[in-house]
Amino acid sequence: MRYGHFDDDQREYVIDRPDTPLPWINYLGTDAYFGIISNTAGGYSFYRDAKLRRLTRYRYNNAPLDVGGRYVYVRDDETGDYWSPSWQPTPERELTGYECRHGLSYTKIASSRGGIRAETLYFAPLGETLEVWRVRVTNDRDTAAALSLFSSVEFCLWDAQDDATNFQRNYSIGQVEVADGVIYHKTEYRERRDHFAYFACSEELAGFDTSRDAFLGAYRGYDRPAAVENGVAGDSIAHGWQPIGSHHVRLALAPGETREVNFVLGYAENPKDAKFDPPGSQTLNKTGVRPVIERWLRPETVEQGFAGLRAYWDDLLEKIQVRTPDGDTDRMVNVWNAYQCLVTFNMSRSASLYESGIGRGMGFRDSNQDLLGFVHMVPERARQRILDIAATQKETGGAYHQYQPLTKRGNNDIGEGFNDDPLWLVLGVGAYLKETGDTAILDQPVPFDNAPGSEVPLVEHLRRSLRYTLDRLGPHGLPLIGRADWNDCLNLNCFSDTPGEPFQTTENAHGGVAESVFIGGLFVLAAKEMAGIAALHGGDGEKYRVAAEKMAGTVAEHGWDGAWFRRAYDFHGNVIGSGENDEGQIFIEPQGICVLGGVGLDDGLAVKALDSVAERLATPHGIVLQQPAYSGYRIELGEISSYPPGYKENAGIFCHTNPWIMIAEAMTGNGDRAFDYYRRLNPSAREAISEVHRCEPYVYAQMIAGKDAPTHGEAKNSWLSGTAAWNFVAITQWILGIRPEFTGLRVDPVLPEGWTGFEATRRFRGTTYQIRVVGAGRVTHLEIDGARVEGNVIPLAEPGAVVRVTAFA
Ligand code: BGC
Ligand code: IFM
Repeated sequence: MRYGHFDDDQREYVIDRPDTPLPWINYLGTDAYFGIISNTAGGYSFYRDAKLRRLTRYRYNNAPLDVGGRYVYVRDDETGDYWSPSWQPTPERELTGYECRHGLSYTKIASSRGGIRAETLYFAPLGETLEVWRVRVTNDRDTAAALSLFSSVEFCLWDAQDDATNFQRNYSIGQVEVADGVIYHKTEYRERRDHFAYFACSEELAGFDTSRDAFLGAYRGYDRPAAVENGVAGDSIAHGWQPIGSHHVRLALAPGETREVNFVLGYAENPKDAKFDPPGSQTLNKTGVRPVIERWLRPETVEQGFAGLRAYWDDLLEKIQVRTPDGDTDRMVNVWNAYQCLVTFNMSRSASLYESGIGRGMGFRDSNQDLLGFVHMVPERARQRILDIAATQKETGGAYHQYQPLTKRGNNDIGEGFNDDPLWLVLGVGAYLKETGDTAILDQPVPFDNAPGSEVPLVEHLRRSLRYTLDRLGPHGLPLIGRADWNDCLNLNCFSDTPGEPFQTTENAHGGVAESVFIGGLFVLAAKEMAGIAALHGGDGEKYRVAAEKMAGTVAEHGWDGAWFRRAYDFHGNVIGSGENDEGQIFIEPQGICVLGGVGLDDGLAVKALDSVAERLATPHGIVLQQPAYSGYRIELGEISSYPPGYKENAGIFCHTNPWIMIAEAMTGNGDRAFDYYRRLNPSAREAISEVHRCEPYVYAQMIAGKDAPTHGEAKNSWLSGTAAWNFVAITQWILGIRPEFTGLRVDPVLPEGWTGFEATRRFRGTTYQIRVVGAGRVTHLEIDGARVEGNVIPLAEPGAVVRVTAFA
């Protein structure tokens, strides 16, 4: 069952009924000002940091899930009827023609009631710290209409965590100011934190409210605000309690007339050197923001701003465009998967319907993997991201598991000890170098742990990443797992069964001897990448190749179980992910990553391992993480066994890992399987089963419930997941095979049965390549602007050139 459809020309997903199985969200903002918005206008906004600079309030785990929001109310002043065109928060009011169009960094919600149509476009213009709500109201009746329009936001008192918990203080600190029709939210201003929010309207106001109690009335919710019901705002000024912003505008519309009313919600700071007279006064920088507000309330500016946003996305998406025989592939590659990759870059794991915005910082491994999906769109931002990440690395090569986006410092609460972390930096840098050729980054001085004076060239950080693994080998010569590897929940150094301490503690993790076959495979992959990087840097990659080979040998010796790669050895030396185990006999991660590292490609182990995956782990909804699921909690395995069977790491379809298998299948030449797995996860291909999948059909989710779960096929944790980047890599670089390499662009598709080619446009290092793949097999030679070139690597061309390439397969 569908709840909408894709409008491919507009690059929009159109939801045509508001009661989607879950709120289906979108993101506003591209740089510093961001917001989440659901298909019923729920969500919140923040400036840079979803925890510390939260503009609007959101009530966690609410019913429905996505309240509060950016709500507009329309009132028919003749009958007293009122409603919200976004359905929420007035779901009792029946609407006709409801439509929510989620586009790239904007959302439009429209509906009609009683012959009055209202459409709100929400977006945050480029380069500004504000969002615009462009409301268009049309009178479709054949008589004149006397209407009222009310806006409403509930302000968050900035620190979202504190806001949600510290009421004894917060009910007394809220402060607002209203001047020239603009509502200013200035809580925290007394302490000179020097930031404030403003909420403005393009029309002359009939009234306003800033006190929630005054606006809603006692014992009322947003479904029937007293001010809206009565058609009169209270001109209230909030003193403590819950400050809100609401404008009241009256509109008289002739038959057929449309009126545009713009609202602007923004974030501002005082100039750093602002003088206050008298000292301690609470003068807001109103004169500074006033021109910005006035500009963005004008319809022409809004029009241009929206056009600018659309052009920005057109430009980013142009870097890769494909035309294949499969519409779901085209739509995801050309629009939605790329979009999700950039959102993931901006948000990391901070703010979604499932990530609270007050929880995690930026993950070391997550950020490096996210980079794989966006480096081609914003290489200069990828460069900065790499330098930020590397600057949190320790001298030992170890990595803080997370760092804070605002301070860019490693997070001491979580600390280090996830032993795979450092290796991902090598892969992130490798991907950046392949995309850009910018070898200068390797000589860029980067400190350890942000300590001034400790700077060494970036390339030294990469060396230490590899060293970190080699310095920590266990009894079988495999890498020590530490607290966990990619699988956060595989905590194998647990030996405490102290009541109340269900998971491994930091203390017992270090010094633990548990080993990871996965990190072994990852090391092989990263060391080979490093060999290439070293060569680029004028050095000799040989020692890295030797180290890779040695580790590959160890993996084959101690990590092979007969028909698949083992997963690990626990603290007690017991094997995990083996036919010897009663549960958890086979895990997906080592099958993928070992083959990516090239282990088993020459001797048939890779194919065997992938056959085992197909046999034991694949389901119609994707490939589950392991089998059989753990039926009960096991202290020696940790958090993985705390999940009920079929969910998350305990045999859920952990989507992030599926593209590793797609790539591995492509590496062994099995295009059918690679593409089949790709389609099982492709959100657009799952659109028709939205009642099962439940999450948005335009983005990947982190997890789909596995076959052991009662809700098999149900997705969860959409948007912010490494799934986005890896699927993008799997389809564009390995199945379609257009792969940046150090020396040029390789065209090496591994296509499914029935395809006889495809077309692609790829902007790479300043050149536009128009690529046509002809045939169904492996590419034997190319024709580049008419000249035959053997093999499948397009040599680098002049920046600015348009090069026509035909690849014969
Ligand atoms: C949590 C897990 C979670 C994982 C990824 C870990 O830190 O403990 O429950 O699955 O992060 O979100
Ligand atoms: O690898 C991790 C990731 O860092 C965070 N989300 C879950 C994954 C698997 O545990």
